[in-house]
Amino acid sequence: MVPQLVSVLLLHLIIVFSFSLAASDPQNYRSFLRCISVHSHYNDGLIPIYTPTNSSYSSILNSRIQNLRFISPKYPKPHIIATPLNESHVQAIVICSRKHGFFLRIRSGGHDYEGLSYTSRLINNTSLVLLDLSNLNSIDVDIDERTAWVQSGAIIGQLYYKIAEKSSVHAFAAGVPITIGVGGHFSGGGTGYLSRKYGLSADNIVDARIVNVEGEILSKESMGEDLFWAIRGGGGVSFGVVLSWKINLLDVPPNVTVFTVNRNLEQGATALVHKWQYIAHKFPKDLTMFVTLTKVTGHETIQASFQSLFIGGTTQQLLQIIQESFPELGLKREDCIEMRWIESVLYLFGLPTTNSSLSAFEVNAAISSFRGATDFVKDPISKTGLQGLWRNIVQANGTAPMIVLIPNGGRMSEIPDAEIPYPHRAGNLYVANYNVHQSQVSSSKDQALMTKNLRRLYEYMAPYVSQSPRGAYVNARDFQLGYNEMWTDYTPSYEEAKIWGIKYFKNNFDRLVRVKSRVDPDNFFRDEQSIPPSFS
Ligand SMILES: Cc1cc2nc3c(=O)[nH]c(=O)nc-3n(C[C@H](O)[C@H](O)[C@H](O)COP(=O)(O)OP(=O)(O)OC[C@H]3O[C@@H](n4cnc5c(N)ncnc54)[C@H](O)[C@@H]3O)c2cc1C
Ligand SMILES: *[C@@H]1O[C@H](CO)[C@@H](O)[C@H](O)[C@H]1NC(C)=O
Ligand SMILES: *[C@@H]1O[C@H](CO)[C@@H](O)[C@H](O)[C@H]1NC(C)=O
Ligand SMILES: *[C@@H]1O[C@H](CO)[C@@H](O)[C@H](O)[C@H]1NC(C)=O
Ligand SMILES: *[C@@H]1O[C@H](CO)[C@@H](O)[C@H](O)[C@H]1NC(C)=O
Ligand SMILES: *[C@@H]1O[C@H](CO)[C@@H](O)[C@H](O)[C@H]1NC(C)=O
Ligand SMILES: *[C@@H]1O[C@H](CO)[C@@H](O)[C@H](O)[C@H]1NC(C)=O
Ligand SMILES: CC(=O)N[C@H]1CO[C@H](CO)[C@@H](O)[C@@H]1O
Repeated sequence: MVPQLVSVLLLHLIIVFSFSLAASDPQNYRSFLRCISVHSHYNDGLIPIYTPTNSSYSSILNSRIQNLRFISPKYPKPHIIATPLNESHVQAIVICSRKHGFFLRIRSGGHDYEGLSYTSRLINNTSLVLLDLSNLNSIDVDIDERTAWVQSGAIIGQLYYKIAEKSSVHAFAAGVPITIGVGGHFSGGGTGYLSRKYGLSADNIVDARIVNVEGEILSKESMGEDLFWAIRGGGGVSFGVVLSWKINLLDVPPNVTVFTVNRNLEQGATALVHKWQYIAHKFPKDLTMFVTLTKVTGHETIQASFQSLFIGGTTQQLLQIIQESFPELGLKREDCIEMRWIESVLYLFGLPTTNSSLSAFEVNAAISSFRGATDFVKDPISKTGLQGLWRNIVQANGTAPMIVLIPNGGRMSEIPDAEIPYPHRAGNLYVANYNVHQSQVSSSKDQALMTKNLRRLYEYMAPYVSQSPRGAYVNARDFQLGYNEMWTDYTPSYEEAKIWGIKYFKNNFDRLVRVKSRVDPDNFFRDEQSIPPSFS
């Protein structure tokens, strides 16, 4: 959702850790290592394990921190990082962390909005273990079967590339930034420019391999229908470690068409955004038009960027659709660019399309500090309402706000709310994704400003968005909705967890609780906003 962010800032980060546990508790740590060696299959080699005394600890930790807000020592960092090379390594980490009462964090791409894949707000006396899946990143594409197996530690850019390498008419529906990790993204939903045609990433998953709380590997067949349902949209963390996913490949034409049209307020942006709300969800499934709203730096104005992907034919056909339904946009033939789908992935993320080698899809850099949130809009916002929003954005002093409007409709509205845990389907016109950025490692003061500005925006939007519950997207996790201060010995009650659970999952929340109570009744897999293991 944040294409502009890719301009890479090279930051030299010096991190000071107030670390103590592994060192102050060598007995337990040695016993943990012994446990690991017992439970790793001999043939699978040693599991790379790092503590803060290892010189590469920081670079491993930072390699997939995608929000510089969480670099701050105020957020407790792991005492132990394990970077498994094999599935059996993951089993050993789960078994031994559980046995030692260690607290586990699972990280794939590291984009979690609240940094939950590598920090914990509160850990008491026990060790925090980071299970970093970045080495488990293999991708096997089977064009004949129209499927692929992808490991959770892969990033979606690598997946897009590997598909395109085998076929220029196959693709997959997932997010815009190519740095997003498969593990977190798929387990929370996954939306992007192909979702109006094909639904979420999670809608296109046909099998998975998961390590459960006993350290066993389960597939779709052995995990049971309800657990397979839960991991496709119920949010990572609560049910186990997903090792890999089998996906259905999706069709795209040899050429797609993209365009970007920018309009500021003086150029009629308000009327255009207003109209967009009425038509974007009704466009043919082959046409997806996002709108990105930003403050124009140095000016008291807003820019609306209308960015589209068309996979339904020629540029001429695209121009015709726009001419009929959205002539005010003033789209010209020279705005439209035909390219292969894989190039459109780079284009829509704001990267040059001239270089589409694998390395271009493997960029991996945290570029800012941010806070974010999402809403679902069911009725078009009036022009007056939009003008208030512009004022709100312009006044977000000291931070760069960015709002991305993501159209619903098409396939997204056909899939029933209970098909998978992601419930925000028919009846939603679009998703509003709010981000408030600062292009640096943020100080406490900066962070307070981001929080304040995001809150103002979120409060301003309240009357215009879904109500009772006010929906939210679990992949844009937000502590403003409430969270548990997760003492290691504390399990949130159903009523406490429901406060945010119902926003993320609506009526699917209870089914997630039932699955959780079956597969992890002692709540080993948990974080500040995970699914509670019982109804009491
Ligand atoms: C800049 C930016 C842009 C984004 N754009 C989009 C977008 O276009 N579309 C969209 O849908 N979303 C988008 N997102 C949200 C993104 O989908 C979620 O943050 C997603 O959870 C990230 O997955 P990850 O593996 O990178 O993150 P991580 O931080 O590694 O994981 C996220 C959560 O999943 C858990 N988890 C990770 N791997 C596993 C696993 N293998 N098994 C079990 N649990 C696991 C983690 O513990 C954590 O709770 C964006 C986020 C950011 C920061
Ligand atoms: C980390 O340091 C310890 C102690 O020096 C060493 O045994 C271990 O191999 C190191 N880990 C890695 C992954 O290099
Ligand atoms: C964890 O720490 C908090 C705050 O210091 C304390 O209130 C709580 O009792 C502790 N829990 C345990 C199990 O020590
Ligand atoms: C945490 O440490 C305190 C004091 O060292 C101890 O009393 C308490 O039992 C410990 N809690 C846990 C959960 O180990
Ligand atoms: C795809 O686009 C390229 C460049 O515009 C063009 O040369 C080619 O003929 C197009 N292919 C198809 C199948 O339309
Ligand atoms: C393509 O881009 C990647 C990543 O930015 C870079 O490392 C690589 O050198 C580039 N390749 C070419 C041929 O320009
Ligand atoms: C932002 O700064 C302007 C100009 O200094 C001021 O008028 C406005 O009140 C500020 N907005 C907020 C939300 O603080
Ligand atoms: C079962 C399996 O995949 N084993 C592999 C574990 O990792 C080692 C080292 O990378 C490989 O040699 C094994 O084949």
